[in-house]
Amino acid sequence: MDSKLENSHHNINVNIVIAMGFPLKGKVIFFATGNVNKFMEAKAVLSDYGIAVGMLRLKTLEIQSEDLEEIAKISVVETFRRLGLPVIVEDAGLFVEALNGFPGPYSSYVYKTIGNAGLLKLMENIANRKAIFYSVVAYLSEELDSPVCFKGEVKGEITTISKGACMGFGFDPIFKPEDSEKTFAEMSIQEKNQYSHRAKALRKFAEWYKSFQKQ
Ligand code: ITT
Repeated sequence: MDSKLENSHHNINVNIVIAMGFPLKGKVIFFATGNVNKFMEAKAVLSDYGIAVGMLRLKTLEIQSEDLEEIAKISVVETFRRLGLPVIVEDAGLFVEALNGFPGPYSSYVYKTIGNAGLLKLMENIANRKAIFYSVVAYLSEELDSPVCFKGEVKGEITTISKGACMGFGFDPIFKPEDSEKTFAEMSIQEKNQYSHRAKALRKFAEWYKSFQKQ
């Protein structure tokens, strides 16, 4: 990317910070994603730790890989190279046991193509409904030589019908975590964050970040 474009990105970021009313003193980290729901969940978790986060609405580079950590790491390195700001990239996937882990790292493509209805159809006659959501949070800033990664997971099951379509996003209406009667799409952000893969990974990040800042 040429330096003009890099500078224009930088200006956009500063404007975002001002528009969101963050105090410009103190540290703000950025969550790079094209998915505002992911950002809202992250913001809720990080605010519990007093960590200010701004959304960078951009589609991060996603390499073709079967490893979420590799995808998140390469993506955060590329995003940091472009922006030069402390940045988080998160990559998640839904792994269905009876489908040998499908859609896993291809979750985004599968959601866009066959969607929840397609996945339910694929599982129509399958009794084993077990599934796991994995999340990898990768963070990089100028204080680090290489990205740090934090993982979270939640076990649950794929429901037989879609429930709660007006809340949440993605596979939320067809995923019910263990120990819950509700799908993710029937939960508020706060409730989902008590169970979710993303919230678990972000809490690990927040604990690390807090102790790293004290050093
Ligand atoms: P990015 O711009 O951050 O990449 P994305 O929505 O593409 O946003 P991922 O690549 O991490 O996010 O997610 C892969 C797919 O899995 C995507 O279709 C999501 O809708 C779905 N997904 C991820 N986390 C989810 C969650 O908490 N609940 C439901 N679906 C989820």
